[in-house]
Amino acid sequence: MKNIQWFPGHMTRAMRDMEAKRELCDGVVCVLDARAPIATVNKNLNKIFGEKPVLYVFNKADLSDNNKLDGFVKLFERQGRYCVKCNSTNPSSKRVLLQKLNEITEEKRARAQAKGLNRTFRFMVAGIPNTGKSTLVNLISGQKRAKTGDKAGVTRDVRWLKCGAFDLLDTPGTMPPAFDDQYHARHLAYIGSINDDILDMDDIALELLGELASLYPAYLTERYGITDFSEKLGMYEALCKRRGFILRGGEFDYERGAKALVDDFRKGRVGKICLEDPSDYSDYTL
Ligand SMILES: Nc1nc2c(ncn2[C@@H]2O[C@H](COP(=O)(O)OP(=O)(O)OP(=O)(O)O)[C@@H](O)[C@H]2O)c(=O)[nH]1
Ligand SMILES: [Mg+2]
Repeated sequence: MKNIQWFPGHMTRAMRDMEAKRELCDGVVCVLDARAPIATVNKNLNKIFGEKPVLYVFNKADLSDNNKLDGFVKLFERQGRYCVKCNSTNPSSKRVLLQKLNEITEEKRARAQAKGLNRTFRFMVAGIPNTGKSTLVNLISGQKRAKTGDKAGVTRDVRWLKCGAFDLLDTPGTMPPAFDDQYHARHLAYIGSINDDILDMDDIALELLGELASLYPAYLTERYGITDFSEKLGMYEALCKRRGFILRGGEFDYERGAKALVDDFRKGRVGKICLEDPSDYSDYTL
């Protein structure tokens, strides 16, 4: 399949702006997608984060496989990182997020209070496109002030938003300039972190089907009646058949099939899925 590559110009500008704001920040909130925790780590951002404390938010936890996710939380915590599982569309996540931000700034706050100061703390909210950064900022602020949307590249400029005791810098999603490997790049395509316009959706759907068949075959049986997992094209055709995606000449409508599968996956209709397994990453360093 065609190599995935996406690094639009606004990301270079965003990274420059983020770097310029770093020294104003007390820490960073790095928003990951809980369905692809490793693919959504952008190590290229480490340079921008510098030595600031980083809270890794496993966002969209409501769509992920909790067992695997717990494994990733442990893996990251073993490396001394702050971590939290979160569903930014659910108001109950606000409390856990605030708790973590308070924990990270506790010492600084105590020092400020000892001097009689009551200062605001600032965090940069960063990550790959479409992981839910703006939704998280809105959740903490209690108002829908940042624009959100279910596609990659909605936020175009860095912007400070007052969120109670914190000021949060919402930032545009940023990609590494090149992907180390296409396996993780595909995960970003499945979850909608890469602009769909540059993707070959047939390819993406076929690869996703292959991964789901090896990770969660029962989900494919349940939703699409797929029982033979021996080859991807056969599964694709079974899906089209089940959903009635047949063209007038009797051929399969692959385009509709691809769209339906990817859409179902993104909306959590296939099941709660984590594409990566913590046991494969025991040597992984952040
Ligand atoms: N199910 C679920 N959906 C979420 C969650 N957080 C965000 N979303 C949805 O994910 C989509 C992307 O959210 P945004 O907040 O726009 O993402 P972003 O990271 O700001 O995206 P960019 O600005 O493009 O980088 C929206 O449709 C949100 O409603 C979550 O925790 N769970
Ligand atoms: Mg945004």
